[in-house]
Amino acid sequence: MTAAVLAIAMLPSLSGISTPSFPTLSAPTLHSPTNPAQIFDPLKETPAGKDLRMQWWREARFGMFIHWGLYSIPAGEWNGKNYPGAGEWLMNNAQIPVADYEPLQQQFNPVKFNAKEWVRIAKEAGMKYIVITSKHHDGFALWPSKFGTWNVGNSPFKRDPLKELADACREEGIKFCLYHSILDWHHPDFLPREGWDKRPTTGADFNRYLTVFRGQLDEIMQNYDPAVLWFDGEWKGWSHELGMQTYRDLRRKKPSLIINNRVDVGRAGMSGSTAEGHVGDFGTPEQEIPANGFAYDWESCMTMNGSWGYHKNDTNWKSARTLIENLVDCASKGGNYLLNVGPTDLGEIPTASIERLAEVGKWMKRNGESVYGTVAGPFKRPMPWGKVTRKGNTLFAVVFDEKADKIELPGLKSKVNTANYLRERALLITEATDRGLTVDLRRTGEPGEIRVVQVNLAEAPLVEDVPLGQDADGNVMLFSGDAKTTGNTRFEADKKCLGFWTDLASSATWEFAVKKGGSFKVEVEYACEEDSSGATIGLSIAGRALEFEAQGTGGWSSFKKVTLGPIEIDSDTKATAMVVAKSKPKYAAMNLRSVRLVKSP
Ligand code: H79
Repeated sequence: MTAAVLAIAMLPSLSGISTPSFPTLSAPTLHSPTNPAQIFDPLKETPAGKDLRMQWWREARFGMFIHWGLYSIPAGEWNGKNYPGAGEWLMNNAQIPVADYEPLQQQFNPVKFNAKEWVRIAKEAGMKYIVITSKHHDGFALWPSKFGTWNVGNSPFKRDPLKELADACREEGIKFCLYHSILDWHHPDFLPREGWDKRPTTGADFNRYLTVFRGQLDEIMQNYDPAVLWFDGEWKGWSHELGMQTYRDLRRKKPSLIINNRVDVGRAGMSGSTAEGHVGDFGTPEQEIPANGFAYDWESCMTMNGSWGYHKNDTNWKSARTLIENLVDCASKGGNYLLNVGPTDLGEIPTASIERLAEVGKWMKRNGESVYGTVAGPFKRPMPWGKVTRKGNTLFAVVFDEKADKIELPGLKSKVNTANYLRERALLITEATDRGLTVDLRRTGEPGEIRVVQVNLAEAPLVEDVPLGQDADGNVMLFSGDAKTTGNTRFEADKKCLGFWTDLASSATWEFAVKKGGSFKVEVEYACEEDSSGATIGLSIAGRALEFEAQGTGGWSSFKKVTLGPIEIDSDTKATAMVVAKSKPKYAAMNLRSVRLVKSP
């Protein structure tokens, strides 16, 4: 019996529970009732059962987050004042009294909303699921709810956007999922209140809020049958007990349902990891990609500019390249990427988002094989040229560095069959060295091109922890991701550098081996903003001291190289390199990407 079949056989039937109002359940685990007295307990799911339930989600790797609601109308401005930050937090950030916020409901009329168009945009981008806000913190329900009047049914917009989107998703084979806020700034019974909310709390009853909360959850489950429920706002008024109960109730109604970890209170801040003993099917890092992934399922949610809800003054858009790199970064660590769009008050996804998604889609159409259905790559440490995902005995090396003509898979000791560019026949030359596997890329990329190399192993990947050392040309790459650090500085995966160099206690250290000694030039790659320039950077490499002044490079992600030295290093040396900042600039000394020792012939 295979693991999957075993899981089906072991899951008890649902027939003992009275939930007659719910549609037939789609999970393959629910047929043939055997023991009616047995109650399905989602908290006792077998690992194989969970694998089965999570399968589509793990394979998908890429989803669209949609933040849409009344906040899309003011779009980050209130009474003529701009509120930077997240547009969907405007009610809180501008401290808008409920009575002043409520009239937005009568302005909600997104006549341009076209569910099919939204789904087309997501699908063309290569996304496999959509998570839309049924209710954000302002409490406004984006469906015609029978609980109260604070919902789209009582706006001039006489349609049901969730229904239209759910139907469009089903037609296109995209999984439809819902984000739902536990926290509620509008409902008179939600407690505790925010400091700026001056409504008297007399008579407020949190249990009455819970009844509405549960009732609305039942409604959205019944009406839209979401594949994922994505809770948020669990840091106020919520408890572990309520989280467990909600998780169990929802999974009993729909055993195949996937629920994020914010249904419970075990989330460790924005890193999104889950504390032991708490429920939730996946971790939810927000606006960050974990340095090393997690041992459990996770999904990083991120914005394309700085706001989730539409913000008319936020034009700080990430490039399509960054979005692709983020997606691949998540996949290379075994996680999903949930990328946000914030449609306008008229119901349109901003053009800037559409353009970027189209570019991501173009890349995914060619290279999606390196993302969908992959698991984390076998390499523990970040590599300077890109990321690696894995499917069985195949590795996909995604080369972010378009200038690289050679890549090194550090410590890879498995036997290699062949290597080739994805979808190309020509074989690439590989070389097994004591430091790992080198792949000769034969050609550099077109400007901006992200190439994918497929490395076909003869066996499962075996990676050893090899010390840093010289490549075939005798050069040494001391990449920031490999450094041991002290002080405040830490590796930022998105920028591939040591950032937050804000104190004099910060340092980076590498140990490396030099077999063939000689003269080396020292190339430091770093970025620095103009108004934070001027830090004196000290280097000590194999006992030789060097120094330079970090100048503005045009921004914190605009990397430039400075060449120092040369220095002499003897053959057969075990050397140490260390970088420190000797003076404290305005914000931070620099973003340090790498120190490279280039051997003179
Ligand atoms: O919906 C989007 C944002 O509006 C929402 N989550 C994404 C998906 C969001 N809610 N809050 N925040 C973003 C920032 C809030 C952070 C804090 Fe906390 C809440 C700081 C303290 C309480 C949660 C608990 C995060 C850190 C500790």
